Amino acid sequence: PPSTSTFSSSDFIQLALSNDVLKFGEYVLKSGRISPYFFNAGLLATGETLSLLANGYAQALAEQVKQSESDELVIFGAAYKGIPFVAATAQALWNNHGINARWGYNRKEAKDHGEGGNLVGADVSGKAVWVLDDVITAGTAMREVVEILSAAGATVAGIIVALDRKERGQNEQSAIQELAQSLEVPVQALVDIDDIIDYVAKHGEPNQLAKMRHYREQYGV
Ligand code: OMP
Repeated sequence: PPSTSTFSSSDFIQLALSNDVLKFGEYVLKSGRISPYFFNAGLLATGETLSLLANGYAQALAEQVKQSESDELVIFGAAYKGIPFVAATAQALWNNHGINARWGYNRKEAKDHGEGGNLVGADVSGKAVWVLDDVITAGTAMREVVEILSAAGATVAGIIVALDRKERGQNEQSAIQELAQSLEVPVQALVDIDDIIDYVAKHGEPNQLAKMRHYREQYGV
């Protein structure tokens, strides 16, 4: 099998394209913006794609841990798409970096029997937690995760997303810049729209490249 243990953004983009995770066309986004491309992380549904993604998250986290004083790492994935990603990342952290992270996630419906509650896995109360997410556009989805964690008594240590679309959030800054500033935490992306534009410039059609650049000018930061 091909090695997926080192993450490279161009390998990831290529694999995303061949699995229809990354598509070009016309898509209405959650924010209402009409985009010439869409990244559907739900289609990272093979062993190969999940491994590469998890290795990417793990690599980014391992670098962050090295820079911090703390040897404790708690990672969190939001329901539903974030759940397999956080589980796979915990495994990649252990297998590739020897880092024994605690990992947890939320459920969308609170359980009223058994152990109850809506959080599963690592106890996040009083902890600074790293959040993993798929895509950030205007930042709405991420703000919801931050609220879930804060209701559970946790703070955010940092955020890693697979794709940063580098679009304006609520103001003139990008959603990622706003989050980094308001939470005062590092926010990192495995790939961003500029990586995709570079890829299209090298391998794609001129028409597609023009649409991507136009969109970037319209909404980008
Ligand atoms: P914001 O909440 O605006 O940051 O949008 C992020 C969410 O939009 C993601 O969690 C996805 O549910 C969805 N999304 C994608 O999955 N891929 C994209 O390329 C764009 C979006 C989007 O709707 O902006």
